[in-house]
This record gives sequence, C-alpha cells and structure tokens, in this order.
Amino acid sequence: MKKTPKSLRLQIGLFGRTNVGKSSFLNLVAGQDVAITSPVAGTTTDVVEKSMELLPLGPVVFLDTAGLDDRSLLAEPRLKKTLKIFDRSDIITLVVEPNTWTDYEERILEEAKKRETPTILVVNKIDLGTSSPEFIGELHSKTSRVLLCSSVDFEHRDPILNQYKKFLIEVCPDDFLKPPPLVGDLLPEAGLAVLIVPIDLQAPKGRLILPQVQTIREALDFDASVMVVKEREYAHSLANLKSHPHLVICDSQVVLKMVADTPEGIPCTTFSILFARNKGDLVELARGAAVIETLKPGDRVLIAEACSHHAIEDDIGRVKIPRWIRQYVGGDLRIDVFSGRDYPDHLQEYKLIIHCGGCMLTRREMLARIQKAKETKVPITNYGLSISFSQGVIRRVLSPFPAALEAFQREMEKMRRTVKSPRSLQSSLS
Ligand SMILES: Nc1nc2c(ncn2[C@@H]2O[C@H](COP(=O)(O)OP(=O)(O)OP(=O)(O)O)[C@@H](O)[C@H]2O)c(=O)[nH]1
Ligand code: SF4
Ligand SMILES: [Mg+2]
Repeated sequence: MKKTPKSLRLQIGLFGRTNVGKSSFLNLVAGQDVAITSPVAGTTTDVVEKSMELLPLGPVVFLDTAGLDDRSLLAEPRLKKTLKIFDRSDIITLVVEPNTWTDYEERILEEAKKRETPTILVVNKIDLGTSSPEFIGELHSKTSRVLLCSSVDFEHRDPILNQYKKFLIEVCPDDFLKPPPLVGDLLPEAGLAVLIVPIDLQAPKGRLILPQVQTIREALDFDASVMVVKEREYAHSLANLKSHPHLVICDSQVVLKMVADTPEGIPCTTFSILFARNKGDLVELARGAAVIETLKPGDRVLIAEACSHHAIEDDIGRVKIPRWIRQYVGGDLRIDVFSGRDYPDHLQEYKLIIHCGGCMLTRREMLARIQKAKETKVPITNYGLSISFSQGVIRRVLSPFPAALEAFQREMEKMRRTVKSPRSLQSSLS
C-alpha cells in the first residue's frame, strides 16, 4: 500500500458487473454526465478514461471499465484486459449492488489483495433495495472502506463524495499527498521575506520552533533572503529597508500588530496560514473561519488538538482562542477541548471545529480530519485563522491566497444572507 504511484495522476480502476452503475457512479463523482450510461447491459465496451481534479487530492483519472459478468471475466481476452487495468490502477473502486456478491466480486478482490492495491467498495442503487445487515457486515469483513450510495441521487452527492474522498485520502500513495510549497512560490528569486517571531516566555529556550525553521529553510532553498525580527523591532526594521519585502509572515498571536505596521501593498500572512495550505486544505479552513460570524451564545464549538501535553498550544487552545471568540460572539459558548489522534464521537453536535496547526500530523492525517468534518457537515477552521478572524484581519492575511480569500468572502456573503442580524465587524480591513 501507498507505494510509488503509476503516473502523475492518481489512477482509479472502476470495476463492477455489467449494469451495477459504474458509469453512473463516475458521473456522480464528476458532477456531470461524462460517461455514457444506459440500462442496456455492457454499455461501456472498453476502458473510458475520465480525468478530473478531485480536490484536495489533485489530478486523478478514472478508468471506467467495461462491465463484466462472472463468466466473461474468466474468459480470454477479457481477463487480459482486466489485468491490464489492474496494472495501471493505484486504487480499485469496486461497485456492487445491494445483497449481491458473486464470483466476479470475489475475483476482483482477490486480485487487488494479491497486488496490495487498496480497494473501496461502493454499494450502489441503495434507492432500489436495502442491504441486509449480514451483507454489509460481510463487506466490512473484507475491507473497512464501504460506501453506500445511489448514483442517480445528485441531491445527496456531497456526503457521498466526501466519504469517498476520505477513503481515497486514506489509501492513496504518498506521492499524491506531496504538499504544495510552504512559501517558495510566494517569493521571487532573490526576493525577501520578513519573519516576525515573538520571543516571549512561551518560546523555547535557545532555538526557534520548527514551523519557523522550515519556513526559513524553504525560502533559502528557493534562493530568497530572510530577515527575522521580533514584533517590537519590526516597524523600525521595515523602515530601514531600501525596498519593500515580498512577503511578511508572523506568528498569529501578533497578527494585529503586523497588519497595523505593514503598509498596504506589502503582502502579509501568518505561519499558521502557510502551514494550513501545506498540511491540509486552506480553502476549506478559510471557508470554515467565516462560520464564526454566525456563532451565537450557547453554541457548541470543538477545539481539537492533535496531540496532548503541549503547553503552548494548551494556552492558545484552552485560554486565548476561547476568550477571543467569546468576545467576538458577545456571549458564552460551550467549548469542548479534545486532544488526541481521533476526533470525539458526535461531531455533528458542534457548530464549528477549530483545529490546531497539526504540526505533528502528516498531510494525509490532516486531510482525513478535514474530510471527516466535511462528511459530518461540520465546518472546520484552525487556530491561526480563527485568531485572524476574531481580530478582524483575516482578509488581509488571506490576500496572498486568492482562492482561499474568495472562498472566505463567498461564505461570508452566504452567512450574511442567511443570518438575520449579522455582526458587522468583519466588513473592515480587506
Ligand atoms: N435507481 C438507480 N439506478 C441506477 C443507479 N446507478 C445506476 N443506475 C441505472 O442503472 C443502469 C446502468 O447504469 P450504468 O452506470 O450504465 O452501469 P455500468 O455499470 O456502467 O454498466 P456497463 O458499462 O454496461 O457495465 C442505468 O439505467 C442507470 O441509470 C442507482 O443508484 N439507482
Ligand atoms: S499537532 Fe502541533 S499544533 Fe497540534 S497540538 Fe500537537 S504540537 Fe500543537
Ligand atoms: Mg458503464
């Protein structure tokens, strides 16, 4: 599992007996009619390739195979063709019908196991018949990744797609989760980045913390220069520069001061935002931040820390963020803090999840957590974005990332339309 990928695009082999709804499932995922479907068995006569961008994963290609029944699978040259698709596939998606498991499915699963190709089982056509608990139990004994869906039901596309993406994130080869650059793409060659690093009691003795070191290292890798200052010296150092820096980055805790001291026209952001993009899905987390606008006293908020025993994060997660958000909301919130490798059960009880920076998590783990939140329809943001939001500067610090800024703005518009008496603080500072 998670071996070297077979091409630059994640290749997903779509298998299933004739007429189970493989092409329909592909249409549902794509959100449009890309594969020909029809009630006549054997519609897809050869492999149909469909490339698409499946965010946050990236470029994928589906190999929609010709439907086979259990007899034709065993016959040449069908078998040869099937094996060829196995050769290409990084992941197999096997579509089945409720309560039907034949030799065909068994053979596909066996082949996938033999090759260690991860498999996702899709029980399709659930609108036509309910699967027995025994059937579902049996499927779960074969793989933990079982998705129930109706491919003709576009109204419920989002939860299905989110669960499917979560499975893909769990099993795709490591290379597909290669992070985007941390900062390199934001700096021209020989460019200059200014890093504002508070050295307070919480800063570790004698060193910088890993996110700061990583940012410096990547800027150097991209042939840029870096100036590191504390927040008190920042304005003075900036005034002494002959030309403007190309980017200013600060710790979220001093974001208000950075924005106040940085002339318009100089792009600025936070370490937290750089890492939100690098580790996870900045667009989704930016969208989630807008939900703070709609929080009301009494709402439940989950603060999720990926690991326990971290004094600094404790202080931010347990004291500062709750205080700033409560101030913003103008009343008490029911805030639960949860530390650990998994989320608590009953995520759906929360109006918002505010996640830590996830520095100890892999990109795969962070994406899976974001996907799980999406699956349960609970918006998710992170510490840094929630701080920038509650301080009224989120637009400014998101501006180096147009897609994330646009997602945030759109979500804010939506909130304004749906919430009766919106707060107006966030209309300032763009
Ligand atoms: N009610 C219902 N019909 C479905 C569903 N999925 C597919 N169908 C219908 O089942 C028929 C076959 O669907 P296809 O997507 O063409 O099936 P396929 O597996 O690609 O078929 P071949 O390419 O022929 O192997 C079509 O009439 C679809 O509209 C579903 O979830 N519910
Ligand atoms: S993963 Fe990193 S940011 Fe999250 S709680 Fe652990 S140390 Fe803190
Ligand atoms: Mg088909």
